Amino acid sequence: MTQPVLVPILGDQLSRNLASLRGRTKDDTVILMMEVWEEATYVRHHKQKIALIFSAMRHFAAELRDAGWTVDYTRLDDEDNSQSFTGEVARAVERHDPREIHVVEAGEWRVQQAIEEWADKFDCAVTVLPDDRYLCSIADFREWAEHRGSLRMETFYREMRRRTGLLMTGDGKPEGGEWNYDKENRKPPADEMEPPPRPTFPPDAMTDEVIAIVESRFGDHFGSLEDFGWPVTREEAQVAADVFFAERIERFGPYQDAMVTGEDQLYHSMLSTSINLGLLDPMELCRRAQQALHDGKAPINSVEGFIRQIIGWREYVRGFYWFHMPGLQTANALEAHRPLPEFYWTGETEMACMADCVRSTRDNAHAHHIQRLMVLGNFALLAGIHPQDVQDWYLVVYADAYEWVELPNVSAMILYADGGKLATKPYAASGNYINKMSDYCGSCTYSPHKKTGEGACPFNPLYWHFMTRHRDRLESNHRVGRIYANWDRMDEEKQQAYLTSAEAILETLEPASGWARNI
Ligand code: FAD
Ligand code: DLZ
Ligand code: SF4
Repeated sequence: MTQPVLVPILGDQLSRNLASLRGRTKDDTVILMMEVWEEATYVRHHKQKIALIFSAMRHFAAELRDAGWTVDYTRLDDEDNSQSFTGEVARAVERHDPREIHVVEAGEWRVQQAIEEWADKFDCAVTVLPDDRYLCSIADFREWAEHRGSLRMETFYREMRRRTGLLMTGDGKPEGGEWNYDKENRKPPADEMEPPPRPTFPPDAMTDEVIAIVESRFGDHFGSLEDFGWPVTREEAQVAADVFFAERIERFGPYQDAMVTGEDQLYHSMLSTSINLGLLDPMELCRRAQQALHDGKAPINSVEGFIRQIIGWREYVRGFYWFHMPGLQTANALEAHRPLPEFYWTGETEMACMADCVRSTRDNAHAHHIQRLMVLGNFALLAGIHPQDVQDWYLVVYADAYEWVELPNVSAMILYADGGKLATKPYAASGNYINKMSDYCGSCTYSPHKKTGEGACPFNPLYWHFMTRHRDRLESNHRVGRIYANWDRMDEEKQQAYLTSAEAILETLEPASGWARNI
């Protein structure tokens, strides 16, 4: 091939309709895929996350080759691997002497910075294409956001409903009469719940090979590879989606916020890894959800809830990320400085809720939304853990974690580190909330009903410690302010008991050492 177009495809761009592939001809294109140490270790990712990405990349490369494309693939252990994206593109430029490079913009700011230097570094034209697998472009979000005082997901979401036509009647009204059925997404766990098992996909020879590499090269990273069962191809991801639409979507809505010990998926879709890798198309999934409503197979609160997560939250956090980067990475509005406690890695804590969420995270590289938000995230918020430590943890431990989606959820949603640009108030909650929405407290050493002193649920005193610590900032917030009237009604002794209990808990927190980044 003389002077082809070089098309680098990154690990989360595994879509056949990728903008850089559309319209290209096979005899004029060299696709470049790169397993590189720099990506695999910029944080010490969960072992399942690395295995998933490498396996999905290798399967995707094989599929492309079968379809007649030329794929130049660098494996991690290749002798001359320079171990960085830019280094590998440089070597590919030498090998293929391309007339142009066509690349889709990166998901992460860090990688995009590197891509933007390619035009100066290489002796050929570099075209960076927008990633149109998202439904709202970075430019469109910016335009929407720039003209607003406050950015609210709900406003953005309604705009996206109108724009996509999902769940809209012919005369521009929301189907069912309401835009948002969030209030019907909050059923506590019920005795008769019997969630079907999650479909898993046993590793084939290609995945086994990758698992062996991960065990030997990243053996000391967090997490277990024992139960690896993620879909690694589009075909498998489609099966996972079929099972969700056949078996779980009906109850997805009502039990979206429920938590049950040992039940790691409940009625959640478990599709985030496949969507984020590019194996599944978000709009296609939303259309299927809409069809389930129209076929009478799922109620509106389930279907609207699912569609809201995808065209609402998912698109919103992505736009929010690019709008606020790079500042979002270092934001720390609540001036939280405590190091992450060791039990986020070991799961060794008497708090039954935290232990179960860390266990699921370690075993599955997954925890569902409310576990990430109201247990793991809530504790980090109340205890005042440094945002950088919390960001690193979330980026490491989840198989679906990429900075564009992890960072807004962590920094802005759970930690309020952005000072309220994303959330109207901090998602702070006492043990009461966890007790209501889960069965955790029944098997816990602590009691959610005990407020202070020995045996009290740590979330109770920590809640008031947090609220009083940030009174100056939060009291004027109309969604939080009235809570201070409850505090002011308590006698001084009770107030002191809360604060002393909280201080005692904070003092026992053992700081984690060196799990997230190579030092
Ligand atoms: P479901 O509950 O079935 O939801 C359907 C889909 O909606 C998900 O697959 C996902 O694509 C999307 N979605 C739902 N909530 C969100 C959200 N808040 N932001 C973006 N997309 C959403 N999701 C990630 O994909 N990667 C992350 O790194 C990530 N980090 C998170 C960190 C915190 C602190 C919190 C609170 C949430 C985070 N989420 C993240 C969002 C959410 O928890 C996961 O998408 C979800 O748990 C994945 O499981 P599921 O596919 O079964 O989701
Ligand atoms: C997460 C990840 C890892 C662990 N390794 C690679 C890799 O070796 N090669 C690759 O192309 N992508 C990898 N990724 C995913 C990238 O970090 C992801 O594509 C970024 O979001 C790019 O912005
Ligand atoms: Fe968690 Fe408190 Fe309930 Fe224990 S009592 S499970 S720490 S909320």
